Amino acid sequence: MQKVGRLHPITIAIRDIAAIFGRMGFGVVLGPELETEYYNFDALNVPADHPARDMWDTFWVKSDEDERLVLRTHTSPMQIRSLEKTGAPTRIIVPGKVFRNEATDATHEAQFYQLEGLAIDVNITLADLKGTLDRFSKEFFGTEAKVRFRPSYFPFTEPSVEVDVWFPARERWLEVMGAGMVHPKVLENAGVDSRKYQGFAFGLGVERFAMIKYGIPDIRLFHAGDIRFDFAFDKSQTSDV
Ligand code: YSA
Repeated sequence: MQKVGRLHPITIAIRDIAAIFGRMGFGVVLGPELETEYYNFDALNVPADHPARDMWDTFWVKSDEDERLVLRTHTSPMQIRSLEKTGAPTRIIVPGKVFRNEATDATHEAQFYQLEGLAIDVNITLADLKGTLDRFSKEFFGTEAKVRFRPSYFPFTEPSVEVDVWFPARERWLEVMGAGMVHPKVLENAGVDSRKYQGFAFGLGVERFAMIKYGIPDIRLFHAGDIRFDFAFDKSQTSDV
């Protein structure tokens, strides 16, 4: 019998997430997977001696250009590229593949998807970030979901937070994204007047969200190419079956 194909759960998750942020006024922007060192690190205020630049964490790509190239380690470079193009105010999300030179296990892959969010305007506060993420998690996971912020550090946000989502089915908090208020240096690097504008940004792990929602136990299943995977996740939770 002919088997009918279906969308990959990562595609479904990205579409669901984009629809929710779309209702909150965020447009979708895509960016290059092969990035320059400038956009991946320097423009984001990541100093030259930061461990993330180490060859053990980043896939560097040989290039004939003067500038060094990397497989982007996060979707954050698109904060700069997009602001350079459109200026402020802006409200975008950026889904896409990212790459890290790290060992894989049940929750870590060397290639995975992130989804960046960026909102820049006058008078945006951390409360707007929390309200936006709270609404998003309730729409994505259900009304019982809630978010909590823990203090953290990213060179491109001040203050910075790790965001946990309360997952009622497992009765525990799960770390799903990094976020914060965009650092004034990042705004200036992108040509935006940081005295007039401010805003928030976040970067979430798409597979982590899909794993929680669809009950997928191991991140490596997403990319293994084993069609039995189709039977291994909870399709009642998807918007597209
Ligand atoms: C922070 C502040 C901002 O203003 C904007 C974005 C960010 C996030 C930052 N760029 C970043 O990449 N943070 S992170 O290294 O903690 O990754 C964000 C999320 O990606 C994690 O919370 C996790 O959900 C996911 N992630 C990270 N490494 C992963 C991974 N998912 C699968 N495999 C890995 N190896």
